[in-house]
Amino acid sequence: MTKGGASYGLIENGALALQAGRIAWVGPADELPSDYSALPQQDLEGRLVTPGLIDCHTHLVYGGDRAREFELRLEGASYEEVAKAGGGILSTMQATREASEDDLVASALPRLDALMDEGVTTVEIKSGYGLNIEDEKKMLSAARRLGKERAIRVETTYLGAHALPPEYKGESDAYIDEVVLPGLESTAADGLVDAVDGFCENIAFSTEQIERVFRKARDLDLPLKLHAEQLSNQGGTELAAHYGALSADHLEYLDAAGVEAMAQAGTVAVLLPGAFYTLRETQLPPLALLRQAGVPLALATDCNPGSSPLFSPLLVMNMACTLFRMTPEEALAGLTREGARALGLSDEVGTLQAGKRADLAIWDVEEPASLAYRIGFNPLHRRISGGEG
Ligand code: DI6
Ligand code: FE
Repeated sequence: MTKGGASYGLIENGALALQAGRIAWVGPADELPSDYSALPQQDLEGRLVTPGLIDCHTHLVYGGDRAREFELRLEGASYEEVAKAGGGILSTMQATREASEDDLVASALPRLDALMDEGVTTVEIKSGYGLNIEDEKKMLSAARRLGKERAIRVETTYLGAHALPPEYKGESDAYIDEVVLPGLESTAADGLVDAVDGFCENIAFSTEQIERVFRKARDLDLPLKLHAEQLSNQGGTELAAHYGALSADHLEYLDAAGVEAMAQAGTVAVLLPGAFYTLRETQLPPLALLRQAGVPLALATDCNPGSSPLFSPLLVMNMACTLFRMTPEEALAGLTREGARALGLSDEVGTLQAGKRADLAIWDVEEPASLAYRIGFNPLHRRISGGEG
């Protein structure tokens, strides 16, 4: 049953029965009930089947790119200099405002395809580059459309509290009152919002401001997430846990009190090694404390044009192991079972269990650790979404 010293819940010589887009049965092939013998059979020739991958934190929809900013930073430019030269989040905001909804869909599709090519069957996509009501709405509509253009489940997250747009310079409270809160109400009324997020940081929004966003989300019965303790410790994670957030994300600067609050609340830690790598961060998230407290560990690409231009969930697994010293088993769970938990979708996806959606990734590998082990090699054989593919 076990290979490489870890169990992965692996079933050798396993079988799955799929019916009406769902997993009807899973177990050892020689125990497959005869009820399913009439179904068309497929021999996967010993390949590894995992749940379809879940990328639970992305900023996949945006205008423009930031390749020039990458060059400037390598030439030694500071973040402020980059911003003055037209870079940073606000340059993406500008390009996103200038793009039509069709443009946003068209530019996001190849990014989505890159994720799907590595077995992703559920992806979360955030707003947060419109930074006014109309353009936040445009981003979320584009995200919804991506889920219709491709065979993938898209979960949308409202991230109005991502950055302060120039027209509100020095007036962040007014931005929350006049844009973030009414924008949430209006996009939620249009059915465009599955969850609500914010960026709690000294260069973004304070815990007090984020709390106002959380209160509004709670009134609207929407689940919460938070970009927290990415660049410094602001106490955002404790706030998120207090409000029963699904997840707190990044967490390099998380302390013991924050870990304890997450454990109490059942909040998932979403770790983002792509941003850690790109920003050449040296402060590691407190893995030992998180494990000790039993906090579930999810992983995601954080795919965005600035801090994580990363389109490979397999590389996320590798980075999580090499940079964070997570085990390959934790890495796989982070992009499947725990990713589902971070989206509140544990009943639907994330594990191979009867009753769940038939979202599968089929891999040409001998053992599960191979998924995290190789760098820049994609062994995906086939991807199945809702029983199709
Ligand atoms: N943290 C991040 O790493 C991204 N957003 C956030 O809140 C950065 C987004 C960007 O640079 O465009
Ligand atoms: Fe992010």
